[in-house]
Amino acid sequence: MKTALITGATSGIGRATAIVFAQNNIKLILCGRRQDRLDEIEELLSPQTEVLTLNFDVRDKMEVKNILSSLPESFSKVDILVNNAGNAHGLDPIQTGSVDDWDAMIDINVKGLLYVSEAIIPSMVANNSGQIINIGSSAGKEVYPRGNVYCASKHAVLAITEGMRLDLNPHGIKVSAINPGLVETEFSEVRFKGDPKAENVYKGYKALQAEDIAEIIYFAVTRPAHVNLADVLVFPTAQANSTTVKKELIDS
Ligand code: NDP
Ligand code: 8X3
Repeated sequence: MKTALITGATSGIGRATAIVFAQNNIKLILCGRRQDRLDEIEELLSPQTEVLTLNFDVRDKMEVKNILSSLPESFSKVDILVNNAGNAHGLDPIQTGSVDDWDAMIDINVKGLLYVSEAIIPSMVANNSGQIINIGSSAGKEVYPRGNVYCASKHAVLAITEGMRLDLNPHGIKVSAINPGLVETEFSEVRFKGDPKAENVYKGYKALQAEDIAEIIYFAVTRPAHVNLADVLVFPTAQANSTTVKKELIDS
């Protein structure tokens, strides 16, 4: 029975991945900051698999280290790490962007991913096995207007993924980047800080659903030992790139 650690499991892609993994008998370490959500998913999935929930902010270097270095024995060998926690904060031109938003995106999407990886990779190296799935974005492959720092953070995720794949190659550790386009989750609520314009992001076309990405992640972790999905770019059919989305006109 494999053990997976999923960051950002309280919502969206991370939560959907936890559900698919549980259905397929993968033991789960589920991380996030919202305790009520962690309790809810633990109650939901515990009948199917063993679940350990961990409440921490990926930005807190010491907390990440302390919590992940003292995993209970039965969860201490992490076979699959899904670095998913992250968000966009704001959608502003660089000249009027918020430094706090920039800090949040770099600290969570980039540094948080590194802190969690730093805690988990040594045991994978010692075992000469493991799989790391980093959730990048189409924003890691192209830059769109007002995407500036979010795009930079996801370009960094892609570079880190490629660096991990090179450095961990001698140890037989698989490293993948799964890079979605528009996925209908709480992502836009967070980006627009609760502003109702978040609701328009997924209107007029069928966006990807969190479950679509979860299925791709599950596919990646169930390939034979010699197969690694190194880099996957996935759009909804209505989306051609970050700025081209075929939308139907909607009556307001
Ligand atoms: P959600 O907002 O639904 O989920 C984000 C998750 O990240 C939550 O579980 C949240 O948990 C967690 N998280 C955020 N900040 C922190 C933090 N500081 N410490 C710990 N956990 C944190 O969005 P998605 O599911 O859409 O996003 C998941 C990933 O997918 C992100 O990396 C995002 O950039 C990426 N992505 C999303 C796309 C989209 O269109 N939705 C497209 C491409 C990539 P909590 O608040 O409980 O801590
Ligand atoms: C999320 C998709 O287009 O908002 O990474 O950047 S997008």
